Amino acid sequence: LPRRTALARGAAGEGHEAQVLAANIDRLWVVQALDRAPNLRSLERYLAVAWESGAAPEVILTKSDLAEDLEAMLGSVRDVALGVPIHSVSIQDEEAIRQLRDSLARGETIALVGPSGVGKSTLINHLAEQDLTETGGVRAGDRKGRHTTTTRQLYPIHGGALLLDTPGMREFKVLDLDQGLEHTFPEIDGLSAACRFRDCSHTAEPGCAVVDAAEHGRLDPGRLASYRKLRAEAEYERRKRDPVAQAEYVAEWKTAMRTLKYHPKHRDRKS
Ligand SMILES: Nc1nc2c(ncn2[C@@H]2O[C@H](COP(=O)(O)OP(=O)(O)OP(=O)(O)O)[C@@H](O)[C@H]2O)c(=O)[nH]1
Ligand SMILES: [Zn+2]
Repeated sequence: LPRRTALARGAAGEGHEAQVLAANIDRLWVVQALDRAPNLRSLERYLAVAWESGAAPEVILTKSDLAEDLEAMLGSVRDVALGVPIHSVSIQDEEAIRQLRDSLARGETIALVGPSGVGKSTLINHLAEQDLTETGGVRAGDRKGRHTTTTRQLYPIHGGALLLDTPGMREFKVLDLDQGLEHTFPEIDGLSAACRFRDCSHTAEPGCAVVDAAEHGRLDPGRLASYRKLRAEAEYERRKRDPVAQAEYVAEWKTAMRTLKYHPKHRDRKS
């Protein structure tokens, strides 16, 4: 089977070697818990990497029973997970679990990603209506990662769906972002059509419509900061892999430094 999606994450201690975390994923569940305010910046990172992998992400908000202000939390997530289905569930809420279970289709493979402790294993157990992840007795497959000690486990759910747990995954490393950024920040992508430069990075360019929108309350500055951070990370990773891009970057800096040196404002500086 050709690989449908490639979910890459940085292998700790192995430089920037990409590794395929999961192949043939149909749905990617980005899991966060509502026992505290959701980390929106972390959510955006997961979503960007998910989109980039080719999987269509969904947000699963667990522990809704512990949410202090459920509506406000849902609203804040909706604002950053644009165009992404959002499900809020709790092990106390059988109806929500049932709805999520009903959304599973035969033959589907679903990967769960998210920080440790958000309730991924618990959710899988409740969807399966039995203790799969604790006992391990009903596992369909038990696959060990080839380049890592992280174990990935596939759990069959009645009706024929497979859930893929990814314990030990702390944070996705951004290896490359292109489509992923556009999908995660559609409002920035839309605004950028009006930037003066086609390849505007929305940082310091003149005529940047994105910066203008952020300065005039038409774009959440937190979103722009998050976008820039992810884009810078992706560019850094790309340069590490690509010697030509690396050389171009160094040359750009050298030119910039020379310009600075000869700029009248700096010419007479002693330092
Ligand atoms: N109140 C409440 N607690 C929950 C809920 N779901 C999970 N928990 C608790 O949250 C804790 C962590 O759950 P896990 O399922 O182990 O979390 P995990 O995401 O699988 O964590 P890792 O295996 O470390 O990646 C456990 O003590 C669960 O009982 C929920 O809906 N409500
Ligand atoms: Zn711009």
